[in-house]
Formats: sequence, C-alpha cells, structure tokens
Amino acid sequence: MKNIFFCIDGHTAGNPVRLVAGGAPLLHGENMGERRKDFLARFDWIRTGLCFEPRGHDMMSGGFLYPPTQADTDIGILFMETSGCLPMCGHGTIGIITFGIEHGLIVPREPGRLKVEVPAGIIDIEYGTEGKKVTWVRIRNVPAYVAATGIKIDVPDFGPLTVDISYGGNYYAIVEPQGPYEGLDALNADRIKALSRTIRAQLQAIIDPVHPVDPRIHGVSHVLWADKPMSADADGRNAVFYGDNAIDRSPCGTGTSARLAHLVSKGRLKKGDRFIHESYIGSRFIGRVEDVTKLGGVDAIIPSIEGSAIATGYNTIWIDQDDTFAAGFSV
Ligand code: PYC
Repeated sequence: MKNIFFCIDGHTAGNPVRLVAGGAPLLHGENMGERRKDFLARFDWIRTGLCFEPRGHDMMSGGFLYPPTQADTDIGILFMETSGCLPMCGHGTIGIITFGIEHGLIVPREPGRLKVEVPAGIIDIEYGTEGKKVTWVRIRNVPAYVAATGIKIDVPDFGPLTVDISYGGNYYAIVEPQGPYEGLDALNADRIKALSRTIRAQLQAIIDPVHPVDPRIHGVSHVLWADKPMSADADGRNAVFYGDNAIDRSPCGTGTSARLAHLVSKGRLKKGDRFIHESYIGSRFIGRVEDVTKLGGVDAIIPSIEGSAIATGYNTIWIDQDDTFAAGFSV
C-alpha cells in the first residue's frame, strides 16, 4: 500500500520547509497540543518517512495545516522535523505561512494578519505581499523566558563550560564564547554537532526544564552556540543544533526568541530593541523584544521574529509500506 503526500517544498533563510498540503491524517484532540500527542502516538511514521533519508535528510522539517480548535484563530499548524514534532518552529512557521498564503491554502480573515494555533500556544502573524508573493512574515511569538543560568558542565575533549537555558518555543542550551569556545569560526560543523550532542546529553542528565504553564513542554532539545555577528550591521550570529545531526541553516526562530529573552535577562537588550540575528550560513532574521510580561509568575518577554521564505517546487512523495525504509533512516 502507498500513502501519498502532496508537498510544497522550499526554505526559510536556507533551512528546508516541507509543507504537507495533501495527505495529512485526521487527528483527535481539543487543541494543537493534544493533536500533536495524537499524531506522535499514531502517525509518527509519516514524520520519519517524510523527514529522514531517503525522502528527506538531517535538516528536513516542515508541517501540516489543520483547522484551528480555538476561537478567533485562522489556522492550526503541526510541525514535524527529524527530532520530533516541535511545540513551535519559527523558520517552519515563516515557510508554512508563506507557501500556504501563496497557494490559497490559508485565507486570512484580515489581509496581512493571522492568528495561528501551534502546539506551544497562539501566535500572531503579520505578513507583506508583492503581487501573489509573500515577501516577509513576522511572528509575534509565544512568551520566552530564561529557565536556568550558570549550569557548569565539563565537556570531554573540550573543557569546562557554563551554559544558560532559555525557552523560546523550545528549550535551548545557550553557549556564549568562553574558555574553550572561542567562537564559531574556531569550530567546524562536525565538531559543533559532536559537542552539541554531548552537551545536550549532559544537560538532560542534570535538568529537565518544564514550561511554567504547559507541562507537556519540557526538556532541553536544542543547543545554541552564540557568537558575534559576521557583518557590521548585524547584532549576533548563532549555530543552532537540533535533532541528532542538524545545524539550522536559518537563524532559528525559536532560538532567536530564546536568545532575546536571554539577552534581556542579562540587561543587554530591553523592550523595543531590535536584534539582527545571523545564522551559521549568514542568513538573517530580525528579532525584536516586543514586550515584557510574566509567564506563570516568571519574568518573560514577547519576542518577534521576521524573515522570508521561498518555495522551490512541488513534491508528490509516497511512502510504500513494502519499502524497507518506509519509516526512513539516519546514518
Ligand atoms: O526556526 O524555530 C526554528 C527552528 C527550530 C528547529 C529548527 N528551526
């Protein structure tokens, strides 16, 4: 038997986005968080089949559109990537909204604005168009906050590091230049991935940060290596590690949100400030500290992230259940 998925493929700031526009399964659940659980329990083979080799690769990510469950929202998004179904994904949202609007799959109630339900909560979107093309998307994200600071670890074959943990839709271990980490130019991609795997495992053995109002969201999943910018008109650069083998080609929307909360907590940014964030490959998002707030009694910020995406083609993919690699593989 073949399961057929019609996909719009593209990228946001270089990182892949695969919007599954046909073939998404019907899900149970009263909100996108519950539907995410249902998808993971019953349909995870679709994610692994579409994201891992031989139909995808280590960086593959994307998602599905669903009717929203909450009043006053336009659309629901379920994200998928090699590491699972993230509560929130910034580059994925920018791509999915862009391709969804351009293909008439999302029809906003108010042109240029959307309220979108994601597993992590409700996000506000503004976007601009030129003709039929969406030229930019700005996400007013879920609240971001710093969950822990000053965690000391000793990384074998590298050295001692002090890391902070910050939430921006997913939990990030933030590593700033210090001691053995002299900046991104001193590490190659394989080294960043190997060190990140070790750092994440060490942190997971020490701490399990839990979202202050949604305990379904917990655990450090990503490592953000912070650095100075490459260009004079940017404010910072990062390499974000996710899954088992991926460095985000975009500046990472939830990572940028987590970094903004981190910088605010350190007094290096304040409400209203803008932060141009470069990715590992030099692509950009514009981050902004939109507001300060509380999240379950904890100091938090409302970050926004702005970027753009471009579709690269249509991809009708089937998963043949007779295929040895129906559920995908990774090496
Ligand atoms: O943009 O939020 C993001 C993201 C998460 C993982 C990869 N990209």
